Amino acid sequence: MPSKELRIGLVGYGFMGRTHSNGYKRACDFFDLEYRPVLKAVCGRTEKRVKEFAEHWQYESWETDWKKMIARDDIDAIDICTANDTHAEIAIAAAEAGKMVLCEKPLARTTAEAEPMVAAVEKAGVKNTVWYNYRRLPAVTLAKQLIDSGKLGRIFHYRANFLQDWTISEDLPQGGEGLWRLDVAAAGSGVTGDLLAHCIDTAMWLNGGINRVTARTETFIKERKHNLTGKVEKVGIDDACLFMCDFDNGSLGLFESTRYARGHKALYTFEINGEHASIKWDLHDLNRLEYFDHRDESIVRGWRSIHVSDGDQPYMGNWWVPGLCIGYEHSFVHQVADFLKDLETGATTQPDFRNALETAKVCDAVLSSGKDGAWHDTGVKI
Ligand code: SOE
Repeated sequence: MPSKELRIGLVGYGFMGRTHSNGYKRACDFFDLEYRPVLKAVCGRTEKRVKEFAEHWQYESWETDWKKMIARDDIDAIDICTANDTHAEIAIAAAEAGKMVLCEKPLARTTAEAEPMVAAVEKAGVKNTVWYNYRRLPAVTLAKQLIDSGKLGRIFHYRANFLQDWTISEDLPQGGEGLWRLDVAAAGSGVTGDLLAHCIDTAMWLNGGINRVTARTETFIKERKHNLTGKVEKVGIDDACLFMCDFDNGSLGLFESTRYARGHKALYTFEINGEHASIKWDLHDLNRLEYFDHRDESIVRGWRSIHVSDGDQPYMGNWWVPGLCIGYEHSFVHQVADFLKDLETGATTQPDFRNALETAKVCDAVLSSGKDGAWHDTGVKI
């Protein structure tokens, strides 16, 4: 039974506000934890809607000004689920007020914007993390365990895609609620910060630092109506991005992301090829890890489709019985559970702001290369 409280103040109540709230509500039902999240307050600008959200998700109270929420002494941790352009200001203020900070990805729009955030949490000595949730899907964590155990041997290739198709219509406006992801001022970038950031975070976690990149970015629809100004304005985001890279371990990386792959809604896949073995994973079949081991006896050698649902596979001992699977939302439950366990033991929850800064550096280098076509050093240190 949890004996201590972690009092949460959530800023923003869109799609991510729901995934995080669900994570807070479920974690202690399934994981043995000392800390229990308490949904103290949610903050949003539209009073009627924030109140409805608070009632629906059973937050004890609501605010319309995040500064007021940060100033409250009945809140321990600020969770930032707002558009990317607001992450830095809120995170820095929260850290300065001595609050723990959980920030939705990407950490910020650019490395320059993310650096003071890292400095602020480190100066204040407050616990912090960034919600790169896919790390915590059992099959992805299993991939990490297999790689770390040396099963793949030397790694030669890392390949990842994140494909969507929701912005193909030229009638779709940019800016404002739900559509801030198309507005460069709010988002910082398009698929690079929104989707490739996930791929880069997973890749560097599994395969180490990315030291240089060369990229091709494209904006297919150059102008869209802007919801905030009412005018047709230039689109500043990358609709698609392809990049090649070198990892510190000598392996080669190939990444692609687009919102123009008709038929694909959220196809995040990766494949890793090592000397002895290879791994493949696909978000649409998230409980499976495909594994090929060249050391198997030749007559039965082939791709194994591992259904990651057994109690001794990552996180699964906390869920159902072998063979029964879990979903996307569980990655957030696991992130909450890990955060609370680390709070108990004093461990750092990864990715913390400093680690997420490395992903921001790769994104910056990719976007710079998308402009000039050259190879760019990332400056990543992992
Ligand atoms: C965009 O459609 C989006 O919701 C991203 O913002 C999320 O980070 C990603 O996990 C799914 O796609």
